[in-house]
Amino acid sequence: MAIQWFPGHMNRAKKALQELSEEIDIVIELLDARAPFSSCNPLIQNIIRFKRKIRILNKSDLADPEISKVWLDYFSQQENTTAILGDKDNKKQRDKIIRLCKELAPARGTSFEKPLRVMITGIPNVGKSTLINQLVGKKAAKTGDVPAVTKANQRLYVSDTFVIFDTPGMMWQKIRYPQIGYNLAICNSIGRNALDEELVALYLVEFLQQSIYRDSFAARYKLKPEQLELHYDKLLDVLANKRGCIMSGGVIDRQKISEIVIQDFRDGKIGKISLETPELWDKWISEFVEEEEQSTAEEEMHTRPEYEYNEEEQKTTRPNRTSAKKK
Ligand SMILES: Nc1nc2c(ncn2[C@@H]2O[C@H](COP(=O)(O)OP(=O)(O)OP(=O)(O)O)[C@@H](O)[C@H]2O)c(=O)[nH]1
Ligand SMILES: [Mg+2]
Repeated sequence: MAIQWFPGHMNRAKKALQELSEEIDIVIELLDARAPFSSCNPLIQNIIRFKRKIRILNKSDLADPEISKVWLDYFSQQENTTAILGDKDNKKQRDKIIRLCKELAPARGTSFEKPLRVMITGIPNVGKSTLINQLVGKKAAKTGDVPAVTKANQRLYVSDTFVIFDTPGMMWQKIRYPQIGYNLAICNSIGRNALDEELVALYLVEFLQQSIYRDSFAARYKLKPEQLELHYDKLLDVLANKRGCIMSGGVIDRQKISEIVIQDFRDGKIGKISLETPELWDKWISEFVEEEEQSTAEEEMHTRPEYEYNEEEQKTTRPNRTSAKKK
């Protein structure tokens, strides 16, 4: 299943983001610490390519701290980028980010005429408005735990000479790797109308079974070792029984158990979990490229005219374009 979600307002938001970026000194891009690669929107990267950036791996309170360190290292090596962790409950975060912005644009924010202009951007529901409220010191931007709460750019003030812009969460039209769609769905950055919770839960269950988090997964649902070895499809039924997700007539309510497992993950009840590492991505990308090459080769076999399979016939009936051109 390929997950795609690009509601109409995001097209307008993209244009507005493009215009706004031209008058911006610093971009703060929020990534989800549980899935930093998946939450790195290529459309945003195109817009902010030449800007000074602070990349915040947000919701780090929910991610695996060891893997977050690896990602910090990964992003710190990118051009024009300072990478830090973000956590809405970290009391020191506000001062740290304001200090960083001032350091990165020392010539700005010195007077009314030269305000420091910072734009906050990122995928839906990653915590942009929450961070803005923290930076301006009051609840000025609307927040909520569903994607696409903010629908238009909003200008707010940290001080008279420090302007900050909240922007709508942005997705992109075509998600190339299926893992990105699933990871963003698990982290609640995709609208409910664009996904099938059961498929997302199956992906998550399989991931947890095979990951370094299998013990905390087993502990959360009191799974016996042999249950942990079941095929993920069967395991979802086991989880449903354990959580009493049974409809009348004894039918298993797979929708309900899917929603429970996904919500447990989002609430951090299965543990501090990172869904991806740079190493995993290397593996996924090479598998994807291999599959793509194979299916292109198969497609070509189907569409190639028959005479091309016949080497002998090919020699006699195929026009020699090079020599024809020379004449
Ligand atoms: N655990 C955790 N939750 C966070 C953090 N930051 C934000 N949230 C929660 O994430 C949800 C989304 O926050 P918002 O600030 O509305 O996200 P947004 O990026 O502005 O979302 P859109 O406007 O829809 O694009 C809210 O329920 C926040 O409380 C964080 O650091 N840790
Ligand atoms: Mg918002």
